[in-house]
Amino acid sequence: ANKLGSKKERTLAMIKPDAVCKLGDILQMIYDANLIVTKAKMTKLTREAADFYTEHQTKSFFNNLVQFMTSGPVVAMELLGDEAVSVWRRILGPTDSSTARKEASLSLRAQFGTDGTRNAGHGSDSLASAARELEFFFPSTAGQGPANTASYSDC
Ligand code: RTP
Ligand code: MG
Repeated sequence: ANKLGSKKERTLAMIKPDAVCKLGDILQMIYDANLIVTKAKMTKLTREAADFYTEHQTKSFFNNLVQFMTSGPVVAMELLGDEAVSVWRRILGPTDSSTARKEASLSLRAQFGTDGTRNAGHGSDSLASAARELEFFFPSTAGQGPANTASYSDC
């Protein structure tokens, strides 16, 4: 914890294929929540989507999920900020976008998702998941990329 008692965390946020066209609105939500984008990549997943979702491989929705996740580009981002894991999950809202639309607050999934599978975004569900999922999209062996938190404090 820092001197204000808050915990800086890193999490993996992914904009799913159905919401990549809303990237601008989503970045605004990220900035409004005081999270910083420290890495970003647009990529089209192929076979490796099954590896990313390996914890769900026995679920009934797995094939639908992999088909959806490989249907177009995704945007993967490392977000940094106080309690980033739970803050980003709160921005996403409930897994099922139909459920999300019944809530009072307009979450990302309420606004941009369709149903229980096509739901606009992903967020790591724990610090351990975040470490694994950040490594998946931004492998440390491929170089660390720009150390760009400094550039944020300058802008
Ligand atoms: P995510 O991992 O994508 O952030 O979503 P989550 O934690 O809220 O939901 P999870 O249970 O981990 O499920 C992963 C993704 O699988 C799709 N899904 N489809 N019944 C269904 O059709 C169903 N259930 C889950 C969603 O795309 C969900 O985000
Ligand atoms: Mg999950």
